[in-house]
Amino acid sequence: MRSLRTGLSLASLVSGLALLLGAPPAQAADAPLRDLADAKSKVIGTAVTGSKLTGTYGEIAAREFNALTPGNAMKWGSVEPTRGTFNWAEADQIVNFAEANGQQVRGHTLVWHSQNPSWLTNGTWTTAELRQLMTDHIATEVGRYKGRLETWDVVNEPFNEDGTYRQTLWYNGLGADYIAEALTAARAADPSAKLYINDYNVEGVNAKSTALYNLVKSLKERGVPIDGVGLQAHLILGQVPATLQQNIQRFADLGLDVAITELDIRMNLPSDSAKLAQQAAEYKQVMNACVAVARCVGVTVWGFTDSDSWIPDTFPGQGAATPYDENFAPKPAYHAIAEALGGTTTPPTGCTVTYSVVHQWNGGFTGQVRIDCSGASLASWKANWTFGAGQQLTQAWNANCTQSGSAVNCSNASYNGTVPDGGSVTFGFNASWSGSNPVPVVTLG
Ligand code: 9MR
Repeated sequence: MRSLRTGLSLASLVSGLALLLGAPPAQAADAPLRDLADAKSKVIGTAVTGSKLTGTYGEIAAREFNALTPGNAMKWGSVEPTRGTFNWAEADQIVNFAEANGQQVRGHTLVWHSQNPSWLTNGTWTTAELRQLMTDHIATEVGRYKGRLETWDVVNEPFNEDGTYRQTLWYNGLGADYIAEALTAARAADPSAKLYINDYNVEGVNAKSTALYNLVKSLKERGVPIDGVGLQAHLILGQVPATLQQNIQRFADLGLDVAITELDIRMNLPSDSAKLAQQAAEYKQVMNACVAVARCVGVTVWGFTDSDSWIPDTFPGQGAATPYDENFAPKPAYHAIAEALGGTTTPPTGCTVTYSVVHQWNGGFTGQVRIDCSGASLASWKANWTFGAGQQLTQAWNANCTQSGSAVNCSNASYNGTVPDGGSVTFGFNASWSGSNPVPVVTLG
């Protein structure tokens, strides 16, 4: 009864329903990823944007993941845009959502060279002032969430690609020991949080990961509080490092936890079924490497849907990097994660139809119906359902829909009858509801 445990709103209880046309699925749908991960005592997490934690986005975030990382909400520039004026709204919202849904939170991130407030980066500080600013920031932010966060990414991205220290505000002002000082301050502020150093391009054995290895080894030897390393894993299709598992293992052998903290696998757009299949295989490779090492605590994806991914903005022409497409349909990568976590189903072949409530308000809602074909195609289509609680269609787009009594019959518009193998068609509608708004079973014809 996850829906009772989560205490979510009615809208978020409404989940997609897939029906199959063509070859029947080999088995029933898998359990949500978080249930599979829980059974293996692993984390399956996602970065989230607080303002989106409603509707289908919120429902998937709650249903599929046992951990959340605020994508931006806990960064210094977000929480203290003006010196001494704090904005915790989004960070609080995410932590509250996680607690309501029985999810861990990974705090991200305290000491970084990026996304800092301009008052900090443009200021002129003595060494003592800079140290005080850093340790006060840690005390304030870690202290605010004391006892509620599982983990903190205390220091983010301290290294250059060649393994030298990145020249940052912190390194230049305080020397390399800013890292030890930050970790010590974080431990003092929340003794129960696991403290990590997090970086990218440290997934395989290379100069940068070896610098990280040498750092955490020496921190441990000195008795500096360090619990784990985060391997971000912003990967490129076709470039999963062959030494990933070996690298995870060498950190684990130091007596440290390892987490994959920001997994995504980007590709040149447009995506196609071959690229998505390769991406799925590579997601599975990363998952398998973590599952194989006991001290690898788990994997967090950097956004679960392509509509909430940083990739297209940062790498124009690239994208499709996450396990769900921009319409919240699970991609092959989703099924690959499930399989690596012990799920048993293979992705269905044929054409499936998914009904979801996109927005719901008092008295009305916007619904979406999506038809996906894989291993099959359609030249025209009909999607029919029965509204079980008096819902009444008021408007539809990208389909011709009529309602008679409780029966809704929709057929393709003149321009979207064709659903190719590997393609999809989506249509939308508005309807009224009162009392309850149960998800109907949609049949595809
Ligand atoms: O996902 C974040 C994106 O919304 C921001 O614009 C971006 C700015 O650098 O930061 C993104 O998250 C980064 C994370 O905090 C640290 N590792 C790299 C991530 C991608 O840039």
